[in-house]
Amino acid sequence: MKADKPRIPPGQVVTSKFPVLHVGPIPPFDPQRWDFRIFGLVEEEVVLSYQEFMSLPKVEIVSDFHCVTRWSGLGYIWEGVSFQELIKHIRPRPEARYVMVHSDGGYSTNLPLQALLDDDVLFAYGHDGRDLTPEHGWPLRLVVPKRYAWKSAKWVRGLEFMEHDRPGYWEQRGYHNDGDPWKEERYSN
Ligand SMILES: Nc1nc2c(c(=O)[nH]1)N[C@H]1C(S)=C(S)[C@@H](COP(=O)(O)O)O[C@H]1N2
Ligand SMILES: [Mo]
Repeated sequence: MKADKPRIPPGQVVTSKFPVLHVGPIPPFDPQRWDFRIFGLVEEEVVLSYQEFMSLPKVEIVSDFHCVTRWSGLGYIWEGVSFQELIKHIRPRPEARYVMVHSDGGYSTNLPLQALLDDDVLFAYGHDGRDLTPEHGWPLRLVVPKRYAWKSAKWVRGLEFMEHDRPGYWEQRGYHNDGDPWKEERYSN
C-alpha cells in the first residue's frame, strides 16, 4: 500500500505567519492606469482594465505556500480569478507552450502553460477573507501552489505567451527553472 504524501515538502519549516519577501519597492497602484495585458503568441492581444478584471467570476482556493528560503505557510485562503477562468478570454496560438509572467516594477517569472492550467492556480486579490495588502501583492498576485513561491509573482500586470521557454528574474539568477518543492528544485547548477 502506498503511504499518504506528507504535507510538508523536504527541507521546509512551517511558519504560522505570512512573511513578506520581495526585491525592490512596492509599486504604486492607480486603478485608472492599471491594466492587465495578455500578449505574445495569442491570436488577439487582450488588455483588461482594473474594473474588467475585478468583474470576472471569483473563486476561493486554499493552498500551502512554500518559499525556497525554507519557510512554508499552510492553508492560506486565497480569493481571486482562477487561471482556468482567465484563459477563457485568451486564445493562445497553437505553438504557445510557455508563459512569462510580468510584474509591475520589472519582476518576472516563467512557467509552462500546462502548469498554469492546473485547477489550483489563481490571480489573487484577497487573502484570509480580506483584501491582499500591498506588501503581499495587492492589487493582484499570481498563486502557483505546486511551485516554490518565487513563481507566485506579486503585482502582476501581464502574461506573455511564448513558443520557447525563457528564464524570469530569479531563474536568470540561479534559481531552478521548474521549482517543484517536492523534488527540492531550489537552485540550478
Ligand atoms: N513582483 C514580485 N513578486 C514576487 C517576489 C518579488 O520579489 N517580486 N518574490 C517572490 C518570492 S521569492 C516569494 S517567497 C513570494 C513571497 O510572497 P509574500 O511576500 O506574499 O509572502 O513572492 C514572490 N513574488
Ligand atoms: Mo521566496
